[in-house]
Amino acid sequence: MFKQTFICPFCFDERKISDLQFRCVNRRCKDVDDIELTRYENGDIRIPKKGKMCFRPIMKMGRFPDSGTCPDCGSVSHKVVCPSCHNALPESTVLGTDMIISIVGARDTGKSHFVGVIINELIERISVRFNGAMEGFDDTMQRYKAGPYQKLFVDLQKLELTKSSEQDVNNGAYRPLIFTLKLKKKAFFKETIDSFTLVFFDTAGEDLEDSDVMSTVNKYICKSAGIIFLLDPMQIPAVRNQLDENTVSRASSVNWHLTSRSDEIMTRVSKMIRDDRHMKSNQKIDIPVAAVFSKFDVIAKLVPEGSTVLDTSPHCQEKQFDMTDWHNVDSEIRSLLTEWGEESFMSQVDVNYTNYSYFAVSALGLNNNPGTDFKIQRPHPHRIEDPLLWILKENGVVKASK
Ligand SMILES: Nc1nc2c(ncn2[C@@H]2O[C@H](COP(=O)(O)OP(=O)(O)OP(=O)(O)O)[C@@H](O)[C@H]2O)c(=O)[nH]1
Ligand SMILES: [Mg+2]
Ligand SMILES: [Zn+2]
Ligand SMILES: [Zn+2]
Repeated sequence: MFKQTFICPFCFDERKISDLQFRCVNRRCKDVDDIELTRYENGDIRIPKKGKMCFRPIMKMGRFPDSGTCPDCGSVSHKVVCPSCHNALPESTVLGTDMIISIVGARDTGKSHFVGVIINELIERISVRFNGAMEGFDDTMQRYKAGPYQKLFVDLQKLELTKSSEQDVNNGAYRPLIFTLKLKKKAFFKETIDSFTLVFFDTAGEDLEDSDVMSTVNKYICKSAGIIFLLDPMQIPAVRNQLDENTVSRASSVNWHLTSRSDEIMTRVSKMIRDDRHMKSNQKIDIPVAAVFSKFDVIAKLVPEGSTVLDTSPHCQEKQFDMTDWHNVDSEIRSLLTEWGEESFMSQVDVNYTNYSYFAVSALGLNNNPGTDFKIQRPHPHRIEDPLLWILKENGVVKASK
């Protein structure tokens, strides 16, 4: 069976493969109004952007062809674009599996640091360990290298809070980071390569506090293959009380008074997914949810000695998802949440989702709490891969230990 539908990694529309288009690449071909792209970039459609013509090719025996011929100039193009937004698509959108990973959480919970560090880990370590490679699509790698990578790994500084998309739409800065993950697979004696379009979208926590902004901007959450829901331990009173004020303020960018409660965000996100899927309010959602404590470096000393979560993550070393380790960490985090009086969050997760699991990560790494001058050591994350590998396992991408 060939792939029948795809999810655009830019506008998150789900469309038929047969609706895909090519864009002419002949420089001499005429420029036309590009309403779709203008709309995507939130431009004024009365003065549309100009671009080369997009057209629908003839399908070949139920398959989308490798190329199409421009109806205007007759030249051949291989450049596939989304019919809804006219952005150029990676090959893995046409042939591979679409995997949108949503990173959700209140303001200041560490989403941008998580994304900024896990991408580097995926490229340098995780994909390699699982016999594969990860490549950025289009300008993704440039945007990543010039943005979060430069700040975290070269300037050795912590990141700033993410601007609301409301403020940012016009400069086009609010675009997902798109990668193709290629993994080798052995089937009998043949080696094949599976490709996955991995899409990371770093939402501003601010945008999750307002349902109206959410429904337009965060359509991607509804289409995701997994949700990573970050929880900031600094926002839990029972944790804050056990730490000194200086430690807490270095591990935060805003005062906790100014952030939304995690259970409220959970409720809002779940309602949005149900509305999108026309589900009843008592129906549970089947998207895998990883509920993740961020900034684990700061709370490591509050965790009982001998806990599994203090150990280095074993999955990459073993080249498979270690179920015993996963089980231990999940129950350790559940008991911490109970001890810290976060039952209301846990019950929110339970009433809304069928498949969820608890994790704890540190993007910056142990003993790397930012200084008052925002300085950090090069990130050396702790267990950052766990929630992602669990989602990949739930989607059948990586194998689990027996
Ligand atoms: N110690 C420690 N602090 C962290 C870590 N990750 C984030 N922080 C702290 O938490 C603050 C907020 O992190 P961000 O990643 O910007 O949070 P965010 O969720 O993207 O916030 P918004 O963009 O406002 O939604 C940072 O400025 C750091 O002070 C970590 O792994 N360890
Ligand atoms: Mg952010
Ligand atoms: Zn699109
Ligand atoms: Zn043409």
